[in-house]
Amino acid sequence: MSIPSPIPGDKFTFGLWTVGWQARDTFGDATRPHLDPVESVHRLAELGAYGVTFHDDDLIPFGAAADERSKLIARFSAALDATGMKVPMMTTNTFSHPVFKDGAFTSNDRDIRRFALHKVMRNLDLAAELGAHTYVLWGGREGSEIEAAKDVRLCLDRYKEGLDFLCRYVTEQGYGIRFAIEPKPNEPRGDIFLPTIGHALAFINELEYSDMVGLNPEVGHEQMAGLNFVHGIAQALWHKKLFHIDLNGQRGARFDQDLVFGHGDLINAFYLVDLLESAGYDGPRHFDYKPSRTEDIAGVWASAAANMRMYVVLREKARAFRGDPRVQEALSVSGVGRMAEPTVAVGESFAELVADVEMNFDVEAASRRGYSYSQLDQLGLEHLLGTA
Ligand SMILES: [Mn+2]
Repeated sequence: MSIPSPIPGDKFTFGLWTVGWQARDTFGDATRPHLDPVESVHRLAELGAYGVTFHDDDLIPFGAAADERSKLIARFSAALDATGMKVPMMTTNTFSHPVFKDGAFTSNDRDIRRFALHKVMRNLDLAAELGAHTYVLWGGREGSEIEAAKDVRLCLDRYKEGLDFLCRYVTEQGYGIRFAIEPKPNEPRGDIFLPTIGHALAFINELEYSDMVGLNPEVGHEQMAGLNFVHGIAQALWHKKLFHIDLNGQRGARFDQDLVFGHGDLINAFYLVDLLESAGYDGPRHFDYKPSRTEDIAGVWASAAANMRMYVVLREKARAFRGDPRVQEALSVSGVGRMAEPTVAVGESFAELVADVEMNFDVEAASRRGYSYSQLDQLGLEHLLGTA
């Protein structure tokens, strides 16, 4: 199987904080030097990426003076112009600075909540200037370690108030920007509000501008909660709320590993790419991973390339899987496509359904049928392994 090289048309994007991560962790100091965002733009463009994304603080140090801010933005914009790289998504860092240790939109301190809104508004102006269409909200510090520390119902009131306020701001400014909430169950807080795709979907329904707010689900975050990411994405698509996606790798319910895409649960990654491609998802394929702490700078670029190659490999494998007549036959035997048929016929009455079931349904025969899912699974795995 020949694997094409990544091209901008594949819409692969990377956070500046991913390749730029200096590998400082809870137990150890940085193992890599600071990486200039301008260099990241050039290197990622050379590797075939479509664009980059960033938190305000990834480009502009917290508290930078206005003239320094302008200089950094101009330099960065020049790199975008030189390479043709896009910025389809931006986000705010409301978690690193000590002021946010108890949260941003849900800090118990009202002045801090107001400061958080101000920080987001300021960066929304830049997002509009750079042509971003999606604005991600990852509330990593919105949560607690102690139940009594937070009135969760009031916190959700303030969370909603913050989003309603920002949606109104974007609307009044005429920015073509939509928000995407990124759920995560824990880390850095012991428990984070809106911990899963499902919690976030329910919350979005309560917002004033709910059509402007969707999701940015991350592979590892759902898997940290022991959930099936493919099912979560399918539901987000069903609700028309998949505004953006964070691809990476995770091995089970443990700390947030941010591995290269596919380097965790490979089977789930295969079916994820199969789903995104077959559903016609046309947004960026955004990688939110961390190059391993043991990599040097050459390893950083190798791991960035690995993310894109994994996606392309899985896309080619998924196409071959769908195009295989044996797979089509197995899907038919398993009855997968028959789910498209409504359970109740058009215009069928309650009495007609009752009469039909009582007269025609053989419960014993129906109980004996097999679904042949093992054969289907084996075909998928053989395609993945290249032995089909
Ligand atoms: Mn993560």
